[in-house]
Amino acid sequence: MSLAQFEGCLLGLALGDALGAPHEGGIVERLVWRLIGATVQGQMRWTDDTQMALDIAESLAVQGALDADDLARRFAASYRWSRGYGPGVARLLRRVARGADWREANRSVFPEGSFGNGGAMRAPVIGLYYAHRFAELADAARLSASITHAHPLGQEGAVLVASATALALGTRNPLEIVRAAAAHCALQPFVLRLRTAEQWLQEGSEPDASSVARHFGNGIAASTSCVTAVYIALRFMDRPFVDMQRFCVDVGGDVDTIGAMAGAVWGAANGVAALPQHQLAQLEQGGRLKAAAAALYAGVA
Ligand code: R7I
Ligand code: MG
Ligand code: MG
Repeated sequence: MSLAQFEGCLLGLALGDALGAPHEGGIVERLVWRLIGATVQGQMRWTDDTQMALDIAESLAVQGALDADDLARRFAASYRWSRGYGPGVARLLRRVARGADWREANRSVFPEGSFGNGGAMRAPVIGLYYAHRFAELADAARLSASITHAHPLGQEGAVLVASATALALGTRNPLEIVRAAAAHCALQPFVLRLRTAEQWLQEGSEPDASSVARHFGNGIAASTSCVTAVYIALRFMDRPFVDMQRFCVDVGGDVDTIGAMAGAVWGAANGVAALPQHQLAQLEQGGRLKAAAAALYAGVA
């Protein structure tokens, strides 16, 4: 476990997010992102995926522990329309900003809670923070997701992505990672997909992007994007980041989020020096992301 891996994880997440954002959504969303996808200095902007990951990292650094109330306040304060939040979470966070308790707000849009991938896309930070306390990781991932995602499927995605990130800090063996991460999952949509992912990794088969999308999904639901992202990160672990990112674009659908989760796991395994430096230089707020990684690392080292 090294600082370079923590930086690789957060910057890999942000880079996957920013590079994927132009490909997300329908024609309207893509046109809007053409207008707002760069800062005034011309740097690539990232979306809600990175913002919420930063919120968790900065909260953990300040509080020295996972504090759900502090996290809810930060999520609500950071909310900006222009970061492309999921529609349900956008409403929920505006309620929290007006004073609602997240424990009620998290069922105010969808009665069962959201099963979107918004709890999972920020979970790599939980993986970094709890890697050396692995027994506590699953509960922490669920709690961090539950502020906006009360649905068990939304939380299972967070557990999977946090586990894969934590495991990638300690081993570069894809099969070991997929098996240990799958051991944390109990819900059928995850278990079945993870079984296929393990099989593909084991036999070294390389299905094309449309086949990956067909089997695992490329949607906004946690159950149709988290296994996709973890599988892609593990398959491309020993190959260049840009090859992995291109594959995410080809898989299509929720490209920023699949790219963010895959980028985080890949970055945790390979470290910041392995990321494409020319693209990193184009990324907004790189200094803030590195500082957040350093503060997180200082909290666990
Ligand atoms: O999960 P969430 O934060 O969205 C994250 C996604 C990522 O792709 C980001 O990059 C950003 O673009 O948004 O936001 P939610 O609004 O909670 O969930 C996303 C969507 O999933 C919702 O807007 C619904 O379309 C769908 N969804 C549900 N639909 C019906 N019933 C989530 N939960 C439900 C549900 O219970
Ligand atoms: Mg996004
Ligand atoms: Mg997305």
